[in-house]
Amino acid sequence: MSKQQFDAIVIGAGISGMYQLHRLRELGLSVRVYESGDGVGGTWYWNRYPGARFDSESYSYAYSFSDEILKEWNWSEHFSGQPENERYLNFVADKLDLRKDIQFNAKVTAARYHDADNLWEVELEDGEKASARFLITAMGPLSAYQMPRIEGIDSFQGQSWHTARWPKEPVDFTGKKVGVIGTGATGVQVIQEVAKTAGELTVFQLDANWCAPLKNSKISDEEQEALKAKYPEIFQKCRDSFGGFVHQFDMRSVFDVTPEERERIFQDLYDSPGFGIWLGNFHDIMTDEKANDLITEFIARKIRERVKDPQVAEILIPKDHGFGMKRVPMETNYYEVYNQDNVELINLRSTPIERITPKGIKTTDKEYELDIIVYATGFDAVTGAFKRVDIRGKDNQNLSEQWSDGPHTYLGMQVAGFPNMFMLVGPHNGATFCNIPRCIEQNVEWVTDCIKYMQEHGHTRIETTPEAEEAWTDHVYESVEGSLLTKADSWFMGANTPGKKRTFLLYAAGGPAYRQKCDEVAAKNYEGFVLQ
Ligand code: NA7
Repeated sequence: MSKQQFDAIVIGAGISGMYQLHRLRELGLSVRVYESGDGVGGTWYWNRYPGARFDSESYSYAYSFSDEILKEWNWSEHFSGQPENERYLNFVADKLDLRKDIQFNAKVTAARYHDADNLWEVELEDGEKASARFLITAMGPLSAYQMPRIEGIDSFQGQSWHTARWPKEPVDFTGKKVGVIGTGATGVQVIQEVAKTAGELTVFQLDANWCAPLKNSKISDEEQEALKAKYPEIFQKCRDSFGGFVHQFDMRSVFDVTPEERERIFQDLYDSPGFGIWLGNFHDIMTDEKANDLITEFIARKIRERVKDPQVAEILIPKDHGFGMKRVPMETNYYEVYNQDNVELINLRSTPIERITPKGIKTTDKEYELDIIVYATGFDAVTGAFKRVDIRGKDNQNLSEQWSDGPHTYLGMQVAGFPNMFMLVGPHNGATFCNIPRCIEQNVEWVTDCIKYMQEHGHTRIETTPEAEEAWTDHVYESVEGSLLTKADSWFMGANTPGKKRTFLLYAAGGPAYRQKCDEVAAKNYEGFVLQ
């Protein structure tokens, strides 16, 4: 097979890969994007399960770099659903004429750096090869989906899908017996949607999550105009906030206000749209267990008020972690679903699944006969996508093997021994604990500026030093010390993936601190990197 050569190869045509392509083309580079799906959109291409939608305010999630796109695109809801999100990303792809440089149905299986000619060689599943000076991974932190390890999973004779591999054809649940395994952010969205039409819905819950109301609504024409006029303000607010959202932590302590005042503030946040109850709350709910107990107790009370059967309510109240220590699933009438006659909740902590059978799911208690099984069982997060490609740097070293005790990176963007490879939304990157597109833009613009700097200075090779990598890795762990994020067994910690080292995978010193550090590195002529 003939081998093509480009200036840059990007893996993935999701939000980050699309923007990176656009930016590198502006620099005059020849770019090829390889995308395993047959369309653009990444997360919003694959996760087409019923109920999939933003938990970020739509207008805070969109690309901010193009006034034209901002002006032309109208979001119909405050928290837009998957079909519209996918349409938006296709609109952007058309607008920027991106498709001509994207090869679809092209799964990258290996990438190897050749020291002698300073090139990356990429191999696709069908054997096709290409090479480039720069390799940029834009594979997404939540793309390596995970099926549960349950005996008999292939024996089921009904229909079954993981939520991240949902079919394009609509699935009709009317009158069907449906089982959902998993109650994370995805499971919650699916359950509340499927419960509307399923004949019988059985939810198989391992551990409960703390969910909070999304409070979605349509965007009226007047709101649309007002939002568009406010775009600069909205994006500035996101830039200034810890997580890239329109929500910003309240820097007072929960103990600075009276119990009555606190109750009123919690209630207001609970009644307001989006992540405010989590990321707009008193900052110490994320660092002080006693402060966290107060919001946890408040949310537990809400669950008890909303779920009629007290025994069911108790199963839905997490016992193993406090509110906000894991990603908070956002919901719309999720708890009320359990008041419906067609819905049953199974507590897998008391009656575990023994096996999947040809007819359904068998727990230690009984066999549940099902027509459809939905696996909302999550992802091998952040580093998982890197395991699924055989990435080899200098001296043939394998990236995933190097990360077996947790990722080591510089700025979450480069790894020593892997010259000219940049990671967008990589492990220990500020974009991982963020309203992702906001931080993707920062990542892409930083990488683009770095490559531009190399062009201008006649450099063809950039590699971080082991010292810079070690210092950054230490900083990542130090900056999460004292945060309650490390206490729960979540995908943030890799704890949801059997056999994975339990270590913090994100960067949690916040967006502004991350951006400042990246800017400082660039201003000091890419301190911590060796340029040749
Ligand atoms: P999550 O948040 O990892 O949730 C996965 C769910 O699946 C969670 O409830 C798990 O229970 C459950 N699970 C996983 N394995 C099993 C087995 N073997 N048996 C039963 N239940 C299981 O993934 P999501 O897709 O919901 O969300 C990922 C992110 O996507 C989310 O945070 C957003 O940022 C978007 P457990 O919690 O382990 O008890």
